[in-house]
Amino acid sequence: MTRILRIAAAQSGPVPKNETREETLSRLIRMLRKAADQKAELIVFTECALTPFFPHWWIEDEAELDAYYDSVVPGVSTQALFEEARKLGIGVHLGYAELCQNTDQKRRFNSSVLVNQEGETVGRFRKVHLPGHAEHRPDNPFQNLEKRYFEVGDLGFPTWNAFGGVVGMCICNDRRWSETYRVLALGGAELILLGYNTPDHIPEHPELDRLVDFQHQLCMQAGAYQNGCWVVAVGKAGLEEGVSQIGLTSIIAPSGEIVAQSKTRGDELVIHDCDLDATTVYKKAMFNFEANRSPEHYRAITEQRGVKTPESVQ
Ligand code: CDT
Repeated sequence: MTRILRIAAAQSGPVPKNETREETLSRLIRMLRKAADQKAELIVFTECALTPFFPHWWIEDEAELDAYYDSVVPGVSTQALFEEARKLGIGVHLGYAELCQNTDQKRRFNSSVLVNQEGETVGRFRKVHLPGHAEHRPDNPFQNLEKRYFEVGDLGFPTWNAFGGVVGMCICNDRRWSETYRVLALGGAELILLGYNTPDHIPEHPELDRLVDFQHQLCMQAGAYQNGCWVVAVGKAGLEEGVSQIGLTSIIAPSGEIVAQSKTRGDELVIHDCDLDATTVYKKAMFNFEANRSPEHYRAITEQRGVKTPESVQ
């Protein structure tokens, strides 16, 4: 028996500042219904899918900043989306800005949630690799203030049994780091879900602009192949509040091949039947992780050869 999971990657076009939550949810629900019409079992939305990507501008007023965050997801503010998904029997991955508020302190994370086809929460992830800067750079055409608006995620890179396989999540910049895939794959991940907001211009390094699309694909294709995983990467695309973001929403097979990709910079669904058993030839045969990559084995090799890992150097 093969394990085929039909996944819809739901790319979002720009979300303008003046778009209401109701309007944004309607756009996501429109894609949800289309995905369900095409018999998708899981829809994957992008990073901070409910709002414009506000780290692109400087905000001093706390109430204005708070308005971009959600505290309980699924919850009242996303009820229409998750209720419709449950009715349609489709699972949901959703990225959002998370505000945890106790009496004495606020904590902010760049988060995602995975909900199954019965409407139950499978798990949560908080972004670990926060790009950008914390200080205002008024000379830049736009900001990248994730280090100001979010804390580093404190949940690690967990995996869950869901959708007939082992699933993990990461968010945007996490996809550029090999340890993201490595840790998820050591947790057994067969499917990695991620959303991103990636500008096509890097203010501090314009000489790298020509490589943005290439490097976006390079890191995920390598991560998928080297770890025998599917990677589903979903973008926010197009010109949003003056910031031009790449499209290239992609579904990448464990071979490292991009098997489906968006063609526009607007709201667009990319659907593919992902065979979770296509991971086996890499995990069990080609690389045979059990024999060659268990953490115990890795430690034994480094100790035997007297290799010092960064952790062991004082
Ligand atoms: N949202 C996010 O993490 N964006 C970063 C921009 C880095 S600039 C190349 C990203 O890694 O895509």
